Amino acid sequence: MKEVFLLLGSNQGDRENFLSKALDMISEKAGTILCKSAVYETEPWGFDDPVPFLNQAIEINTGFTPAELLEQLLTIETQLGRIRPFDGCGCSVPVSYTGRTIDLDILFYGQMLVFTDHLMIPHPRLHERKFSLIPMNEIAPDFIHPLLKKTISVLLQGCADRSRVEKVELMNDK
Ligand code: PH2
Ligand code: MG
Ligand code: MG
Repeated sequence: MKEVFLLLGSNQGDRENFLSKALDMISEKAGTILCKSAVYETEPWGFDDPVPFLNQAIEINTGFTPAELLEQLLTIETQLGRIRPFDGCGCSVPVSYTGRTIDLDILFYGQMLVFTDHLMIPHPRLHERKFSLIPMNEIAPDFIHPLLKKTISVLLQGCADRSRVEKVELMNDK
């Protein structure tokens, strides 16, 4: 299954290293990475934190179902030291956001819609946030949001979010 898009995020510890390790583990445990956006430094959205995020969107080809893919991503997050202050998972909305070593979110699984207690695809807030739309727009501007029926580039043009999102040059880009 192609057109499976993930968003990686980190705002604790060695953020660059967490993204890089997550990419390696995704290739090992979740699917083949077909495409990667640049890494963006982004202002924390929805909560105050002095440390900005690094965010990156990727497209993978995976044989896993959405639920299985979520399982794999949660395992990777745990292995990379993610501690969840609430007993949630995947997309369930925490009481409030907190910093994290690594967050691996499923943005889209092709045109498939998934609405369960544990997982919602498309990601329910991605169209409100430049930290996900800008990296997505770099790798798939013409991808159509299966619910909103608009392309990523049109969603980005209409997005009211004014928080800071800047492309960063990484030392160890691979
Ligand atoms: N993730 C959140 C909440 N806020 N802000 C930025 N800039 N980047 C994120 O990845 C992010 C966020 C919840 O997962
Ligand atoms: Mg998230
Ligand atoms: Mg998450």
